[in-house]
Amino acid sequence: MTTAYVTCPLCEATCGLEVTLDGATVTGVRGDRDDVLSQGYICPKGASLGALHHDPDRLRTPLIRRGGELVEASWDEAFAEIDARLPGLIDAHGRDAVAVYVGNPVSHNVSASVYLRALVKALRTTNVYTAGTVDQIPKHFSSGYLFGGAMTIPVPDLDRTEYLLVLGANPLVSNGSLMTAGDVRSRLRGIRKRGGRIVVVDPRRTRTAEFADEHHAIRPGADALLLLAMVHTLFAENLVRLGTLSSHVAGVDDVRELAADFAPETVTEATGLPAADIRRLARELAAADRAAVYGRIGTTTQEFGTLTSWLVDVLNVLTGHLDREGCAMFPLAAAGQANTAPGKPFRAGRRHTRVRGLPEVIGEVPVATLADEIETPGDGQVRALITLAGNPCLSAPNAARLDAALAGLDFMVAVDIYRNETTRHADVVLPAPSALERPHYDVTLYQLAVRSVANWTPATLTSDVPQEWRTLLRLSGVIAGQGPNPDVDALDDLFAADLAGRYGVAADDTRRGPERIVDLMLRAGPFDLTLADLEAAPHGVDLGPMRPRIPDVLSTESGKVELAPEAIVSDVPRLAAALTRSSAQGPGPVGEASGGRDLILIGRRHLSSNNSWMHNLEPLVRGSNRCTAQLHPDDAGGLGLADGDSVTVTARTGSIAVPVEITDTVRPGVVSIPHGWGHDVTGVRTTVATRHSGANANVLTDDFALDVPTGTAALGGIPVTLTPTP
Ligand SMILES: Nc1nc2c(c(=O)[nH]1)N[C@H]1C(S)=C(S)[C@@H](COP(=O)(O)OP(=O)(O)OC[C@H]3O[C@@H](n4cnc5c(=O)[nH]c(N)nc54)[C@H](O)[C@@H]3O)O[C@H]1N2
Ligand SMILES: Nc1nc2c(c(=O)[nH]1)N[C@H]1C(S)=C(S)[C@@H](COP(=O)(O)OP(=O)(O)OC[C@H]3O[C@@H](n4cnc5c(=O)[nH]c(N)nc54)[C@H](O)[C@@H]3O)O[C@H]1N2
Ligand code: SF4
Ligand SMILES: [Mo]
Repeated sequence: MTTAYVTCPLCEATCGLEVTLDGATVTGVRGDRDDVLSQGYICPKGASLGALHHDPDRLRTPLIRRGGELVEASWDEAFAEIDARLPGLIDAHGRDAVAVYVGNPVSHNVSASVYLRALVKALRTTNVYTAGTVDQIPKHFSSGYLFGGAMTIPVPDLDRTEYLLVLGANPLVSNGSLMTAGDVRSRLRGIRKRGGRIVVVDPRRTRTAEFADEHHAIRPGADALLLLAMVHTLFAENLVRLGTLSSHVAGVDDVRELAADFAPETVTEATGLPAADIRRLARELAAADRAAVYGRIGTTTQEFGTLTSWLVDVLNVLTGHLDREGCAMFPLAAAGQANTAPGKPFRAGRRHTRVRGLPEVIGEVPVATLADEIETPGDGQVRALITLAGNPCLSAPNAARLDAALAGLDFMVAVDIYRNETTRHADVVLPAPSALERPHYDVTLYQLAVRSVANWTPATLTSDVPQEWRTLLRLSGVIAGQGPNPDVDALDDLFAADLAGRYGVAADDTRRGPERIVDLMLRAGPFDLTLADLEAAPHGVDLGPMRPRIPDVLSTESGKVELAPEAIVSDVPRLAAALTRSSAQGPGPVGEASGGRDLILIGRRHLSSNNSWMHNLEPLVRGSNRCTAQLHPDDAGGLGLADGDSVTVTARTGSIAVPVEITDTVRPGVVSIPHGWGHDVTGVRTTVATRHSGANANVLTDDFALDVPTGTAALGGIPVTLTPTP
């Protein structure tokens, strides 16, 4: 029997776990009580790391398409196939003919996130699509223009705050996002123990809303209006106090002018919130000494994602709640923190997509337009795709269209651990080791942590499956024309030398792969650590709470917080127009009066589910089917539906049938269906998930409903029609 201490790579909370093994068999997974960040917390997903590792459906061998079928093959055969087809396709059609789609688990995987750069560099394609473009891109965009850096994202100082205003986030279920904080529940409880308040704005009364002191069931998509009316109130009532920030902020008067037309009364109908409540929220926020406004995916994957993300921080700034203890602060990571060295001011839209002219943001383009790029002939048409830890056939808007588009590609490679809804379309599938078979360090998420910590996880188990960084380097070499068997170690040496040069430290060449990279990032980092320091600390190293970082952290042209950047405020007229339009187009009166036929679709997450890909684990899908349409009793009654009846939900893009779950936790006029389901397709190898298939909510989301400044999909706020399934 052995015990290993690992950082869980399944979500942003980065919990420390204690894994017990009997030889190579995982016998138990518990929370590590000594972990510096999570102190023993574990959720059902983390507890399933053993089940994930032992899942017989998880791929351990490459697959190649032969005679239309995906069959098992050797690594050499798989790379020979890629070598035979990909470089030739690039020669014939140009570098943009190959697109990449990078999925969410990449952010939790040091091999993949670091070595992805080598792959993209070898491909030289501008077609880099990511899960970020159905997620947090508006926050990168707003932070980039406000503070100068796309990763200069303020997070709430959860452990010291006394007033937390949460919009469009359900951290008790998601365990926190753009806010790395193991054991969110204890941290939120701490706020209340200190006598503080938690206020939640969400169309659903979520677990977090139940836990909070106050919940406001806003209409979907109306957050920017609410926040702008709060800004209006601050100016109208002379409550603006920049405090220590005053010499570091530009554009306050512009914001005052922009908010002038948005008195609380003007937004009450669109938001569904009384003007008196809006004023009170503004006053309370202004009065609190230690406070933070925090918005998450309900505020980014909606029609006004950029404006909402911006206004969250405008409120933090105007009330003096930025960069101060107990407020919204800038984290400082031990490795890879993007904003510790002065960088060029952020700029988006340096290029635009071919078909719809959507902007690049941080080098990524919207997956909402991937199907256009595959289907539309002409120079630069996407003919081949590489997916890396992504399942866009379940996670991208207008998923049925994208699914059909993938079926029409000339060539597709998937690097993935399952043969699922997306990877079934591939010509070659390259597996990756399980989470327990690889080392881990959270380069990405520690940059968003509520406390500076550093924790290195060596691989717990060995594997016949090559490490993902090796696979990505081999793929890069093949693409660069080095043949099917490039010298991966030589490529790694080059990669490390290049990075060492950029960080200005010498690489420790006794190490390789992510070990060498993380070590050099740590040594270049603000805490002067080495990998050896972390290897000696299996429960992690605590580096203290967040500290004020203004002005050093700012990299705008002016060196100040730019409160009213043109790239953002130019979208305000679109918001103003939304105030007066008809219900079917988004924020504004919906549903309630009509007996609940036309409703507005939003999503939801469950503690035992992780986007689309953990449904093949029996312990996580046991029990009642959670892929339901949650409806308010008034709407269900209007349709003559009883709990458990099947309802057909139809949008512009398609329709699905799901069981109804009647609950007064959703706002009348709103229907909530989780994403990531719909496993009942042919050609997959996910025995358990197929039995618990559910339906694909992204058949309903619209690839033309976007946050305009960034092209991020508006996955919430989609008008749908409900009818009892015949
Ligand atoms: N309607 C609606 N749609 C949504 C959302 C929503 O709220 N509502 N949320 C959006 C958000 S926030 C996100 S992040 C996206 C997620 O979108 P995606 O990233 O496209 O989807 P995932 O379900 O995370 O799929 C992860 C894939 O990675 C594979 N995988 C897991 N671990 C590894 C590994 O270690 N290596 C490799 N190579 N592969 C691995 C899995 O098998 C799976 O195929 O979905 C988005 N879609
Ligand atoms: N258990 C579990 N944890 C996860 C994931 C998972 O799938 N399962 N996914 C991970 C990923 S990839 C991410 S990005 C994070 C996301 O982390 P969170 O953002 O905390 O996740 P959600 O639970 O989707 O919370 C979004 C909330 O926004 C609300 N909402 C929808 N539309 C609107 C709106 O217009 N306005 C407002 N104010 N609210 C709205 C929804 O009702 C929902 O409660 O979670 C991560 N953690
Ligand atoms: S909360 Fe997230 S990091 Fe923690 S155990 Fe669960 S999945 Fe893993
Ligand atoms: Mo996400």
